[in-house]
Amino acid sequence: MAARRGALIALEGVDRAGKSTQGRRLVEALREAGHPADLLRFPDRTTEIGQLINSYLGREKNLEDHTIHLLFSANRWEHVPMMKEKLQQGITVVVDRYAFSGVAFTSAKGNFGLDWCKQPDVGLPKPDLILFLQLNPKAAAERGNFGQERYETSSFQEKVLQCFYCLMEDKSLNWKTVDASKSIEDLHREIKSIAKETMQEVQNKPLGELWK
Ligand code: ADP
Ligand code: 2DT
Ligand code: MG
Repeated sequence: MAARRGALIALEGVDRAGKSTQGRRLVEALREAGHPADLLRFPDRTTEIGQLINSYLGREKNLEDHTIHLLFSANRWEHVPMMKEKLQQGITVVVDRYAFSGVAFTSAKGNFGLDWCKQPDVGLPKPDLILFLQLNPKAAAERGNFGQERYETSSFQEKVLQCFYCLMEDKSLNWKTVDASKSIEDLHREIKSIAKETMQEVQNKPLGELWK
């Protein structure tokens, strides 16, 4: 029998919902429990492509909308060989944002069809679980004001949220919505439990291809 594989778990949700906090906590807890796990975040701003993305988000550089969309996707693809290797080795990979942020943020700009937005990410490793951290805008605002980065306005974030809801209608994906207004600790416990269940379920199943 083939060795057990790790699970691919994506964290998505509105700004300040707690994706990065929960991603770190989850990987830490899994490791402590003896399950090998690694955290990746998208965009990964450390690669050459990531540095371009970083200067776009920081408003130092303007890039045409299709161009930046493709760069975000390329930033995922450049990590695919490493992700597949880790998963095959039995390492659970937790991603802080994934292709769903890619599609939601570009399609929120208006003049983009959902299909066009999805196309560059077709065939990426398919997450075994997408945790959507749901938080109402008022609660999110109480966690601090927006920073200076591109996209950080409440009117744009509202459009992004609607695009996430469209993507969540796809029942071929394993979306699970969690209430992100809970305490960090309570949410962590819930996420850890769902993640462990998923890891168990998929360990002998092949990794899927996204949107294929
Ligand atoms: P995201 O990555 O989704 O933007 P972060 O994890 O960076 O969110 O969290 C945004 C802010 O909210 C941080 O200051 C963090 O400490 C705080 N925070 C995260 N989760 C919670 C929570 N469940 N309750 C209260 N504050 C939280
Ligand atoms: P954080 O680093 O704070 O998560 O912000 N984005 C992200 C896109 O527009 N397309 C993508 O494919 C991805 C992964 C969301 C990153 C910002 O970049 C946006 C917020
Ligand atoms: Mg974050």
